[in-house]
Amino acid sequence: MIVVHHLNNSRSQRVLWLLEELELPYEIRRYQRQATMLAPEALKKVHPLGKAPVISDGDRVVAESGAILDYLAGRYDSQQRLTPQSEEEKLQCRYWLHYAEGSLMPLVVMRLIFSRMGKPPVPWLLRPVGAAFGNGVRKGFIDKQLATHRQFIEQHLTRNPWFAGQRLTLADVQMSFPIQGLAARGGLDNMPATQAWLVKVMRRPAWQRAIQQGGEVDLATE
Ligand SMILES: N[C@@H](CCC(=O)N[C@@H](CS)C(=O)NCC(=O)O)C(=O)O
Repeated sequence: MIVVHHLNNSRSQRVLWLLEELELPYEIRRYQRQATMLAPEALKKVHPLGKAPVISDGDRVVAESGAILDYLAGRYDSQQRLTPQSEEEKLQCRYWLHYAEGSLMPLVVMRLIFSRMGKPPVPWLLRPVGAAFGNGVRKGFIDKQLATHRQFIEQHLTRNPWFAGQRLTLADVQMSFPIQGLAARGGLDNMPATQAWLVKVMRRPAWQRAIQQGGEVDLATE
């Protein structure tokens, strides 16, 4: 039996989405973020890094979103529902699978961290300096980088209905979390194709079942 060690409001939601798309049986073990937003220590008993997502399948433990999606599709997508078919689709799918966590998420997380530099746990005396520093880095560096990424994603989705091309694949599952992050932090106002993609994703019955199982994902921070 596949067990999803599920941290609320986290990347683990996209693993539930894939499992629902593939209509696979699975069990959820729930972990609640602490006040610090970190995962509880108990998750380190599953995998030394104590991050979500992580799954177990019999004696096997698989961590890291992209690796989990790849593992699940490789082992269980016997009908090739979300597995890319053509060489071009495979290449695109692999690209977005890595891009999501390798290039985009670091910026999304950096933006979050720098936007919190004027807030607890930063000592209150340092908060005005922290806020000024955080805003400076955000505006001067991170937002400019993110603007380039936003434009890149938007152009891609203007030309392609799904990230790997003509059909839903693992690439869409993997990209769902950073796109939700962009939507929550800064919005998708100038990204109509990306907005349409997100609406299309959220209307899928499998997405809605995953939300029922794992809970809403709310990435708004400020
Ligand atoms: N690149 C990793 C990132 C894992 C990660 O940072 N997960 C977050 C949840 S979205 C987490 O576990 N945060 C809690 C913590 O760091 O303690 C992946 O995609 O699996």
